Amino acid sequence: MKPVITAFRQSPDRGRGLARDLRVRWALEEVGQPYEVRLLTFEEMKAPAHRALHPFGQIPTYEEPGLALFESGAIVLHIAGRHAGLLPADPDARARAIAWMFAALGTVEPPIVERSMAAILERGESWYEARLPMLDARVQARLDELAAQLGDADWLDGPFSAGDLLMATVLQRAKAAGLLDAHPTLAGYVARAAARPAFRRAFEAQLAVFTAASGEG
Ligand code: GTB
Repeated sequence: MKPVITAFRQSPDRGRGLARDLRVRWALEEVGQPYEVRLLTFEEMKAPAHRALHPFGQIPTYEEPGLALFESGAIVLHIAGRHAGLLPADPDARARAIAWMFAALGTVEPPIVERSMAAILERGESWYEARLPMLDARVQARLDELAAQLGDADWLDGPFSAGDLLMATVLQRAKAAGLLDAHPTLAGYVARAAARPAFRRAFEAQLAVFTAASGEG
């Protein structure tokens, strides 16, 4: 039986791959695991049936026989643990790759999301113009550190791993907000990730949902 994930029926990003089902789709594509998608409206996301799977009424979720998961990072870690291809076999290298997964979601993603959300939700507020430079500085400091760590390597620690997969999806959101313009090293990293055939398949699949729902295409 194929695992089932959930995604927006009509994503607010208009299918640009910024919603967090993309990282789960991509992980499943990387390991060659076919999957099904249950599309949800906002109302369905907040209804009891979905809240039974996700306490916060969000996407993505992941279901396989006997197991239901929420949180995109936990789902990607589960997929990477069950299949070869996203985590090294060597225990130390595997632990370092997992550290990069946590770094992506716990250290790099928060300032990027905070900055993006401020631009959407606080634009009309009196404090917005004063707050923006502080939010930008936090993002840029983190990106400087990440770029220094990456150097001229292709990936964060040896071969492509689930750490790179999560980091690249986090940076895609930064790129969409124009926050990678001063970071050619990281822009190149994102481009390398986006050129992977598994990423292309995942991206096209979520874009097709938006195209079908909106009648565009
Ligand atoms: N920590 C959780 C995880 O990683 O799984 C966060 C899940 C989450 O934020 N889900 C969002 C959601 O369900 C969708 S991805 N939101 C609805 C709600 O909370 O009611 C976040 C997202 C949404 C839209 C854009 N966009 O339009 O660009 C980008 C990212």
